Amino acid sequence: MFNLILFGPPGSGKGTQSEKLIAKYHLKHLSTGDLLRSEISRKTPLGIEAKMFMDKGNLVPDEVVIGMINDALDQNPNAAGFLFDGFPRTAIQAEELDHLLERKKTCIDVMLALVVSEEELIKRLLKRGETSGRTDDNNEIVIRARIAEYHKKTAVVADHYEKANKVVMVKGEGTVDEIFSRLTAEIDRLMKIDNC
Ligand code: B4P
Repeated sequence: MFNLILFGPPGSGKGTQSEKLIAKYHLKHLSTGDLLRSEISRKTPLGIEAKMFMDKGNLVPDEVVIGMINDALDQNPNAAGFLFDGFPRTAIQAEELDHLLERKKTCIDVMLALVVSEEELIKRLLKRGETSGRTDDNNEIVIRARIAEYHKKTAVVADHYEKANKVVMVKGEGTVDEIFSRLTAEIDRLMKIDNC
């Protein structure tokens, strides 16, 4: 099994690169953002609760996203590995993910962290907001709140994996293909090593 976290601030390209990475490596894509948006579009009780947080640019409570990831892991017992996109986003989520994977006798092999300037993040998200219909993308105040939330609660998640020497920083600016090549170079190197 090869388990990878694609990490970075909102708009750093996690979703964009995940699509290409799962096609190349046949990993199961677990995006908490996508799972939450699917709950919202189906108007489930979980989705109605999550929307209130997401529309303000805040993180959804830990227990909600941890429950979703737990279910998704159970539903995919034969996966060749998982690509976690947008999860974990808090120290508690990171600890809980370690426990969930430990129970499955596996672990996170690597965290690839996309590095993008704040100016570029805001530019990308506002651009996506013009067409995506995502209510968290079309307001600069909400975008800045998401970035602030990232610095306050999410950046520490990298420290958690840094302790285990599992973080690799990757320049997240340039064309989508250039960034993809940087990511695949790291993955190809790391797949030859047993990190768990
Ligand atoms: P997410 O869905 O995870 O989304 P994101 O952080 O906004 O975007 P991402 O980094 O995936 O950017 P993308 O590739 O799409 O989160 C949304 C919300 O859900 C959160 O704010 C939170 O409320 C909630 N949530 C999710 N997970 C949670 C968790 N674990 N705990 C609590 N709450 C949680 O790229 C953005 C744009 O840039 C796109 O338009 C793309 O086309 C463009 N782009 C990408 N690469 C580019 C490049 N190289 N050059 C130019 N543009 C590029």
